[in-house]
Amino acid sequence: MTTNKKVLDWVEEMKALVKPDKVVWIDGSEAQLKELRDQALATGEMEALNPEKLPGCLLHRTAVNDVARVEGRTYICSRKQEDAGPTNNWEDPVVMYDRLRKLYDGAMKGRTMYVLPYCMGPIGSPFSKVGIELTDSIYVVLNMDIMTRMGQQALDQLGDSNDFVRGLHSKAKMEEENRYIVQFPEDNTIWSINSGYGGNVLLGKKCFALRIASYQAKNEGWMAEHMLILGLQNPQGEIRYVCAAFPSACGKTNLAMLIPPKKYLDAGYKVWTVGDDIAWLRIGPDGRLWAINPENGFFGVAPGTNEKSNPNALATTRKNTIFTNVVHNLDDNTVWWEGLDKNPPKHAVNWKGEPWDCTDGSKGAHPNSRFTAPAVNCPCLSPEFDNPNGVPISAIIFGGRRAKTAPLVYQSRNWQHGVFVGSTMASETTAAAAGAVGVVRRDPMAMLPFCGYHMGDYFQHWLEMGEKLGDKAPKIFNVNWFRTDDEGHFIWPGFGDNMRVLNWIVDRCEGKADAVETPIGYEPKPEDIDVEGLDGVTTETVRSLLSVDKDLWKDEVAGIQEFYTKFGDKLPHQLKDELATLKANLEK
Ligand code: OXD
Ligand code: MN
Repeated sequence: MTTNKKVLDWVEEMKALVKPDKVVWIDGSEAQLKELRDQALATGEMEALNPEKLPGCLLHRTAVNDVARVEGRTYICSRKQEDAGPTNNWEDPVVMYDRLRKLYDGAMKGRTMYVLPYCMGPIGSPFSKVGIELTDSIYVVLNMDIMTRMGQQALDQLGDSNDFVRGLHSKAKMEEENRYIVQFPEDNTIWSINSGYGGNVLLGKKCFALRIASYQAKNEGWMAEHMLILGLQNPQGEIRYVCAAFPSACGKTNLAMLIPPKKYLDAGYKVWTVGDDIAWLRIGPDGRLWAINPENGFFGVAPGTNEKSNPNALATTRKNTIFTNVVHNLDDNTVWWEGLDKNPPKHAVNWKGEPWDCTDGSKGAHPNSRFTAPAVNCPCLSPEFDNPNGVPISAIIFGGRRAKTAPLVYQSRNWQHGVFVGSTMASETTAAAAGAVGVVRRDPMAMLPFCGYHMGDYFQHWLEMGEKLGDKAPKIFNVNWFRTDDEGHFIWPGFGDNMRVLNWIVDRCEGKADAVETPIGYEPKPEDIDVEGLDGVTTETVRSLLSVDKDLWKDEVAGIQEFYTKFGDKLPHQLKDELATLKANLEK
């Protein structure tokens, strides 16, 4: 399939290490994929679902101890510890390679090693990059087929170049105590072992498109970010694109696939999805910031996805989708999860593979159960999805889950202040997760688990990108859909109505909306957020959602100060200045 000597030599070297019985190169052809699906069905690794209701869909269950990303076992092994920074696990690459080589030695004996070339980003795009993943898992091959542009096309894109990410994955013995997800950024290398869970083993996603790519982006002058990309079309047919970074469980997929409220639909508004998780951004020939989604599918959390929260996501999963760790409804051979509807199946198997009928109060689907669905299925997929030049970005939105502190929306005063806002992003834990409620976890730019180098250098890179972009830089905003009243109920309706806030954001970018200055940045006038047609939400409600409680913000300043000490000398002085300005503004 290729004459690229670097590729062939590396595959041989890895083969000698893991010692598979057989090596199969993945060309991406339908005939080969069918053969792999049939094999996975024969061994029980996958189950075929109802061909009428869910054509082409498959069900898979992971091991019960292997259901999520494992941040504690994820490493950035740069040569110098300082380059990985205080927010990443680190080990000397010599020590780590040595430790892992022992685990990989003979790990594929009796198995097939699949050589899986893939391209992140549209084929032929100047943004795109190629990776090759060696894996002993058919589940990985079938998922990567959905999530990336896979097979011969990726090798053709690579040609003779040595610029490819070398990924090695083995399920090995699935030992939890020997599970490792290791990035070697200086070697363009990812080694993942003893896991079969998507986020740990679909190496194109978090490992490459965020951890390795963020490192490459810093060196090459672009950005790899944990952001959705959407296009907002107005009745005149003009489309403005925005990126948004939220920590997990804050609704990125829902916002990316938003359906505007009826009045807006009737007026001719529409939202187009470009991506729901990752954005690669470059400065274009016109000096503006342009973005592509490097992925080709959606690896979304199933629970909570329903006809109200995200009808477009649900529609996306109705064919050619892989479901992982959801409930298997045996009555009609379909799938179910908590929050899909109010009719849990009577005759079913839970995510652990046990008979389940919901009467014992246990959850049928794992809270992190997933769908892997092709982007082409998405009813609101942007016509620009495959555009090799990407889409021009007007606004960058940060956000988190804050019960009281952050207002519904505010705009940063400028790019530097926007970087400060992103670097101080935080979310409060909810009752849905174990541990104390309302604890603030800082997650700068939603990149805490995904930045492949020192976060202080990452902030510096953001500042430098802003200098290059100058007055063409996107405007930076912060949103918070999650303010609660005294009884703990959400005040803002969220979901499709978030469109009302997006409209103000886009109007600000176009110079069409006013703002008022507050100690934390620019806010809308309450009457500039349209509330027509909202039940129980008035302009007065919006006024309260925009209030800035100075005492809470003084506590926030103290929290940021403490968080910033982590970064030592690497914290850019501009961010210290912004913190001092915020402090002074709150004293006024
Ligand atoms: C995540 C994901 O964990 O997108 O952020 O899966
Ligand atoms: Mn994510």
